[in-house]
Amino acid sequence: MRKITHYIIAFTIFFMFPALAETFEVQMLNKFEKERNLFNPSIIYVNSGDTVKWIATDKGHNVAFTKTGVPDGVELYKSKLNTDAEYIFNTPGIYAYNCTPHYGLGMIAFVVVDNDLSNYEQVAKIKYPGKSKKLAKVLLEQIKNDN
Ligand SMILES: [Cu+2]
Repeated sequence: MRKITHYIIAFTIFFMFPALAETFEVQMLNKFEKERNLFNPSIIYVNSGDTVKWIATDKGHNVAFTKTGVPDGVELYKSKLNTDAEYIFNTPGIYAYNCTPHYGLGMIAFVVVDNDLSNYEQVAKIKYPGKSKKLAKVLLEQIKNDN
């Protein structure tokens, strides 16, 4: 009887704390090596339930999910300028996001949840402005090659 009780307690604890959920950090930066206005890293792979925390290492940046750049049914998240932000990714797929003031200057990045590339074509079809266009191509190619 005691063994069964222990089993039930262990089982309950396991499901009370989704200890496998991880937090990933992305820096929002004015400059890194030769790049200006960037998210570092620019691609991260997470599992559903994981959190991404964006650190406002430099000021003047934010996080804005790109229209049509997220899985179906996901609302567009947008953070305030100059502040750390965090978001829990619960829906599998690719998430394209940008920094509102620097979108045309190439400040874009991607989160891939559960290695699900089912919305890849939709994300590739976005009209990325200015310098984001070239970077989007490079990053999306990398996502394809990584999976
Ligand atoms: Cu920015």
